[in-house]
Amino acid sequence: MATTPEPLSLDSLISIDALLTDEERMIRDTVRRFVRERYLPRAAELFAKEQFATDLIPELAAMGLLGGSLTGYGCAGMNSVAYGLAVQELEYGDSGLRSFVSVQGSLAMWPIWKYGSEEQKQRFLPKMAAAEIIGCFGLTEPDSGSDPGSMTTRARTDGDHYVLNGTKMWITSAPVAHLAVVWAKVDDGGPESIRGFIVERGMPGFETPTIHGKMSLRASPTGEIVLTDVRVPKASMLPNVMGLKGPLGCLTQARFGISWGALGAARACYDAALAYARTRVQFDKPIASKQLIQEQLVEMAMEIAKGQIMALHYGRLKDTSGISPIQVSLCKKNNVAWALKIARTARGILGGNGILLDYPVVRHMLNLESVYTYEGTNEVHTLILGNALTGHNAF
Ligand code: TGC
Ligand code: FAD
Repeated sequence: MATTPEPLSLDSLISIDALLTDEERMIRDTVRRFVRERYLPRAAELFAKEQFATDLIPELAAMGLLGGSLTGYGCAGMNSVAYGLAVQELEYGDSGLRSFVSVQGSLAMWPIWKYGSEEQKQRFLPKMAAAEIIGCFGLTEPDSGSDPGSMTTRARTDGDHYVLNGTKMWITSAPVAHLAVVWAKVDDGGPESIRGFIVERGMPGFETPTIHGKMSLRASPTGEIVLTDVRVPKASMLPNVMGLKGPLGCLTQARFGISWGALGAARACYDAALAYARTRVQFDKPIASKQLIQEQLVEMAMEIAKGQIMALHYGRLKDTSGISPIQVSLCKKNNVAWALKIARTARGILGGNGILLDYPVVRHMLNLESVYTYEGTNEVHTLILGNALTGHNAF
């Protein structure tokens, strides 16, 4: 009987290796090995039990992944492509694993690195890179999601302190964090009065109740941040930014990482669907030999290839001339929306088995529902792009 030839891999189809430096390939391969050996064997159980792999945090730090694209202060100083490849490999494991790294680096460390005083940088960044301090980012509130300018969290001046009151909702890593970068309006000001504060665990009135019962990102700890008359020294305010552009600048960094990360989840779903289709026999033949299944696999591979090429293009631009928030929106929207469609298609190819946690597909599919919503919903990015392309604000 003739043997079936080995399938062409996605890496060969895209030939991305030819466009990477030795160091970029080395970083990707190191993280790939870590995820496959250390994370994937536990991924389903962590998801089922709603547990975060806290024990792996030191290994993430040892690979230089916490604040990996920042320079100085003990950070690895990777270029944007190396960082993108790394988070893509993490999300091949689970979006929750990538979320942890995104939040630590782009949303907790980056604002300190970019907007902080030298004293704040020296005090926090080396320990955050080494995972001795875990951070989270509090922007969203129960009544203020896509429109963060409507936040009601307030910072009232009181001598050499601010007194913070408010509630932040859906905060990744809040339950395990040692500090939170919290965005609040100073006194009763408008959107331009928004400032960032470093709030540390142990400050009286700071609580982070866990949100349980999520059917998505179950392996990522999500909580609220409840601030009740929390007295924060004035020296804990980020001195070098004011207004909504502060938190939005952080989001641009995190969204860039997500546009790479989502491709990792899509690749995991593609790999699982392909392997399943090649071995699952119906009507006397592997379903991979059926035209309708091939059409689905081809569309999945095609969209992953396009997304990968776009991520690489914007990654290279980010390191040379820079990229705009609009370009980041394009990449986040496209790659996450396609990753979700790819996960749903893969789920179908696996038939009934597609709903079991024994396979990675339904876990990724459920996770991607959050990725589609956080860091700017799919609709928010559509409207950002629509505004840029037409000149009409449709928010
Ligand atoms: P708008 O008037 O457009 O802008 C206000 C100021 O901000 C500037 N700006 C940006 N700066 C940097 N990066 C960006 N992406 C920026 N977008 C806007 C803008 O130039 C302006 O500056 P200036 O100097 O003129 O004051 O503000 P708007 O109130 O109309 O809102 C715009 C809108 C809707 C696009 C924005 O608010 C938005 O992006 N909403 C979505 C909210 C969001 O993405 N939240 C995410 C929360 S964090 C999260 O989800 C973490 S999940 C992490 C994980 O687990 O991985
Ligand atoms: P809403 O803003 O209420 O939107 C509801 C629906 O209305 C969406 O479909 C939206 O696209 C649509 N919509 C809104 N405005 C418009 C409009 N003008 N035109 C058309 N449609 C519109 N936030 C943080 O600050 N830090 C975190 O670490 C963090 N982690 C998260 C982790 C998870 C697992 C999740 C699910 C969320 C997290 N978020 C975090 C919050 C996330 O950023 C918000 O959920 C997101 O910004 C959307 O806000 P919302 O849920 O309030 O939805």
